[in-house]
Amino acid sequence: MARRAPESDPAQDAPEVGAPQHAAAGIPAVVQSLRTAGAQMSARRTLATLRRVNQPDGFDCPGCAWPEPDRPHVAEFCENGAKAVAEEATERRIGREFFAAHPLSELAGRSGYWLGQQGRLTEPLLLDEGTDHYVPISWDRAFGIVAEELGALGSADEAAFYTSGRTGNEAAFVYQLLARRLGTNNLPDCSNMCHESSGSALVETLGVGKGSVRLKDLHQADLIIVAGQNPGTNHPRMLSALERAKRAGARIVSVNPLPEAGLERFKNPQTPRGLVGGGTRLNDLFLQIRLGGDLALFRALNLLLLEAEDENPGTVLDRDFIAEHCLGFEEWAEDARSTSWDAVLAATGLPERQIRELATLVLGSRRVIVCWAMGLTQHKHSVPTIREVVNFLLLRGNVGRPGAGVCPVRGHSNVQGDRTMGIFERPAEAFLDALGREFGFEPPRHHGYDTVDTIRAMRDGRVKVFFAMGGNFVAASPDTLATEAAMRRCRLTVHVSTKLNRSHVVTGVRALILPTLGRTDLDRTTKGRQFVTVEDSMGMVHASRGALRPPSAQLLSEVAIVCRLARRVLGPQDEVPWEDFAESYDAIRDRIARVVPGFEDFNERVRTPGGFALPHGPRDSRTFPTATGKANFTVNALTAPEVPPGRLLLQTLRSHDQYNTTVYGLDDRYRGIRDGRRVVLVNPDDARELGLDDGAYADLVSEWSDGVERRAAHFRVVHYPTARGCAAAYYPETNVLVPLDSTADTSNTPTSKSVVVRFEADSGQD
Ligand SMILES: Nc1nc2c(c(=O)[nH]1)N[C@H]1C(S)=C(S)[C@@H](COP(=O)(O)OP(=O)(O)OC[C@H]3O[C@@H](n4cnc5c(=O)[nH]c(N)nc54)[C@H](O)[C@@H]3O)O[C@H]1N2
Ligand SMILES: Nc1nc2c(c(=O)[nH]1)N[C@H]1C(S)=C(S)[C@@H](COP(=O)(O)OP(=O)(O)OC[C@H]3O[C@@H](n4cnc5c(=O)[nH]c(N)nc54)[C@H](O)[C@@H]3O)O[C@H]1N2
Ligand SMILES: [Mo]
Repeated sequence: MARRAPESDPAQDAPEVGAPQHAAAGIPAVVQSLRTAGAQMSARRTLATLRRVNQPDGFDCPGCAWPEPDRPHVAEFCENGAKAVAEEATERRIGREFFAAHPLSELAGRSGYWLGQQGRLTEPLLLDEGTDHYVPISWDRAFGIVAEELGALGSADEAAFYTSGRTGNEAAFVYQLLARRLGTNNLPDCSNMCHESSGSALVETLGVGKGSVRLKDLHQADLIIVAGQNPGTNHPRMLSALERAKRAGARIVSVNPLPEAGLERFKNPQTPRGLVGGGTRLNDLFLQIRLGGDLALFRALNLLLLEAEDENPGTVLDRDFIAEHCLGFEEWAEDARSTSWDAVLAATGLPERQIRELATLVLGSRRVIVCWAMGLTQHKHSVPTIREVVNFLLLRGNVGRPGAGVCPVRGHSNVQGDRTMGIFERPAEAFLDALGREFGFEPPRHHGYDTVDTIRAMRDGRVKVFFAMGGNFVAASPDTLATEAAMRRCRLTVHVSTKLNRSHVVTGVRALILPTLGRTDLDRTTKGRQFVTVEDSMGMVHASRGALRPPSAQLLSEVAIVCRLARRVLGPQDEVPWEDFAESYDAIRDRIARVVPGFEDFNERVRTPGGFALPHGPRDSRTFPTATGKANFTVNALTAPEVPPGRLLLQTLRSHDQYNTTVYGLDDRYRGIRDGRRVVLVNPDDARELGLDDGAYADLVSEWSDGVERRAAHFRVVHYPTARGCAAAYYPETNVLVPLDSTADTSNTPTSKSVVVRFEADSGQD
């Protein structure tokens, strides 16, 4: 049976449940920000640090990828940004005494929460073959071990180089260069589990795998549809943008199985109105959709638009735009007309009247934006779902003009930039051509492994060295037990990290932890103070400068780690000036400027306050760099998850007190949950049918065609107003339930928002 160390300690995990809230932020958020920071550092350090978040001369918040406004507020951060900052800027440290006192066998039984709370890592560590303790080693020896293990491989493709989206552009660029000079495109990243479905759908339909709106477009929109996203928790600063749009007259519609507080009402802590008043009501319409019902919803909306055009020809569709810029409309329309309302209503669980109400809002809005996040990307049919969203926007020419467009809201603060820098297992030929030209070599052309394929390859012994630039691969990946077993088969696992996490205690035969500087830390080399750059969710590139004294003199920046490792692995004859790169990030940026389109004069332009915008053909000039040279309508068969009787569909999502696998605390304030994370939210009617009382404990068992039993034990049932047939529980506790082979078509993203589960009698705590 599935048994593993929990993310939170069972002894502490005693959830208390109150009523969900109906407004986000306000004074409690301010109090919470200061309290979290205060638990990790002195008042002086708190103030000095928080003052610099998201300011032009400060550092980019290591939280989410939401952009900064042109004129940031003096406190341009949110409660959850403050938690992310405090987590990194903490004054707690762990060094050799800690690892001497705690053998691996003990650490492997600790919760992820406990591991993260111990403090910042201070020196490189080795866990050698057959030993039970991490011991300090020199950087030289650490790089020597990586070189030795890479050298022993039959081919470079037996190594995989993972990236989590916090890594800055400069480190990402040299990191992918190292992998490709070794000869592999095995560059899996967190994006494979995140917005890969968005990228796949947008590249095919619009030609650019990124959002097409800027912050000012949100402010100008008439209608903003927020589907499958919980900004109150995960992108709190987005609420300020929604509030501004709303005050300018926009309508906001949320599409979600859960009534998320942040989308109901926002009390902006930066305004008196928000602090003492009732705040601003945000959504005009809430469609409580079933999990995975969005494809059906957008098909239905599109059908209604076609019918409205039939009734009043020439008034609904943007015929000129479609004729000039799009392909595939006729074929698409023919299929769209066959949409069955029965199928739509079954898939969405919505009353037809509500869908018609939304269609009326759409018809009354000239400028429409659709925002989305993991609720749309982590299903089997995510790519067709997002393609259908694109169809919806194309119909009325809502791409490439002010106040309109696609807005996939990215997760990690630089996940979009990392991809721009070439962190991708399936790089474009043009990128490889430019890279090869710049550095005088022939990069590997065959595609590499993404995250799921890396796990399969480790499991099957085809990948033997796993290197991670940040992140927490073991806890973030699906099918925890399978992933852990795969990691353990490696010869060597290496983690560049700021703090201890689960992935450091589930190791290969040998393991290294390489401690690094974070966003908040001062980064100084012999060439002076360095800064890094990041790209936000809307394609703005800007500088990020840390200022805190690093937790230990031994830490190296991510850039320095990659460059010193590269020299060691590739040898003294390698022509890339790795030493120059390690000392001067300008030298790296000069190369990026020559390899990556849009980064011309990078060093100059990034020094202007606020940075610069990357070009985006569809947004800037309605040019669509797709295979056809046009924006493509696509035919997407109406599908929805099938759930056998007596089962529920489970989504795995974030609480208000976590950053992905980093657990800050045990509360989920807006949802009324306190002091515990092992909860499962179930609609009261479903619960009654299944005989699940509120407060009862049960095991969740997922059902998948391979017959393997995947169980997450001991979850408290919470009766909660989620859509019928749909349950919700937190990630990463429930990753054990997500089958490795259950992935989205085309993007291969794990289906973390559609897991078929049954409930069984509680088998006790993990
Ligand atoms: N504080 C904080 N900030 C974060 C993160 C964090 O963990 N903590 N994580 C960062 C990262 S990497 C990412 S990717 C983003 C994630 O940001 P989100 O995508 O907002 O994160 P989730 O908690 O996964 O929430 C998914 C939302 O989609 C809804 N949903 C689920 N399935 C469906 C569906 O089928 N249809 C519809 N319409 N809705 C659905 C859920 O009810 C929930 O409201 O946030 C980033 N920012
Ligand atoms: N079931 C389920 N699984 C999911 C998801 C879900 O919704 N449901 N969401 C998926 C998504 S959207 C994502 S993006 C992934 C996230 O996957 P990852 O990016 O791999 O995971 P994180 O938890 O963000 O990684 C946190 C770790 O990064 C390290 N770290 C923090 N800051 C730095 C830094 O500056 N440098 C370095 N080198 N290390 C640092 C710390 O050790 C910390 O423990 O998880 C995915 N997994
Ligand atoms: Mo993400």
